[in-house]
Amino acid sequence: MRFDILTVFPNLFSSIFEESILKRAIEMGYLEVHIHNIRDYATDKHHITDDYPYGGGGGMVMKPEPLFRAVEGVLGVREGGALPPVPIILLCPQGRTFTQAIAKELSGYPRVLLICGRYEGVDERVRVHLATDEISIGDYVLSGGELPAMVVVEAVVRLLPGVLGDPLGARQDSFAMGLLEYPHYTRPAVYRGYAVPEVLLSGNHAEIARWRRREALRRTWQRRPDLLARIELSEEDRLFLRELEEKKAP
Ligand code: 9D3
Repeated sequence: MRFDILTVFPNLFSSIFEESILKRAIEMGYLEVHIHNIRDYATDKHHITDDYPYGGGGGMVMKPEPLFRAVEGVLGVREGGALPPVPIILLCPQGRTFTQAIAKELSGYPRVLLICGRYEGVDERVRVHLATDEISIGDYVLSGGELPAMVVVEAVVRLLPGVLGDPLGARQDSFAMGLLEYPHYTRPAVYRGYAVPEVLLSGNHAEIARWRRREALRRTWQRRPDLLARIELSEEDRLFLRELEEKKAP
């Protein structure tokens, strides 16, 4: 899969792609990431990418020409030419909120282009006539779309078959399962007097699986009850949740 990322701060991306899972994915040939400086596509002497808003008011707006030219240049079409069926995603606060489902959707494309917004925003014509989608990563204010672009790439790349060493992709992940994860423990069995739950030391794998399922349900019920409405529950799951509701469960 190939990502093209358009940004006015290309240097922000160096560490993330030279480290960690993304570096491995690139080395193994699953992933290509090309970072493009929007300034390189500005035609004026000073390579200006922003300008004052029509109608006045504070802040700056990203100019349309460098962005249209950058997208066309990267996708290899002449100016004003028809664009190929590559998702052109504008990262902006007004976009649909990024989810695991959107990550999965994007992982089905061979190529995705990401535009990182900056300043107060981008000229509306970019949104309407260039972008095919708009994504936000959540309801908090950042300074631009660069960190969100990294979030999107990481979430998508983990789903590519082979990247995590799992040929079927990251199937066991909690958001993929729809529940929060059960508690994890490692050695020592007692730390500062705090003991690991007995069942995990028992070697009884059926009991351990049952305990983990219940703890995942308990945690989801406590912290993210909204998730419970969206998943398939067994009769045993429902019984346990009913016990939680009635405060009978241990
Ligand atoms: C303080 C400026 N805000 C006025 C109400 C609007 C605003 C414009 C541009 C807020 C943030 C930004 C820059 N942010 C992004 O481009 C961005 C973003 C975000 O801020 N939060 C979550 N996801 C994203 S994706 C892109």
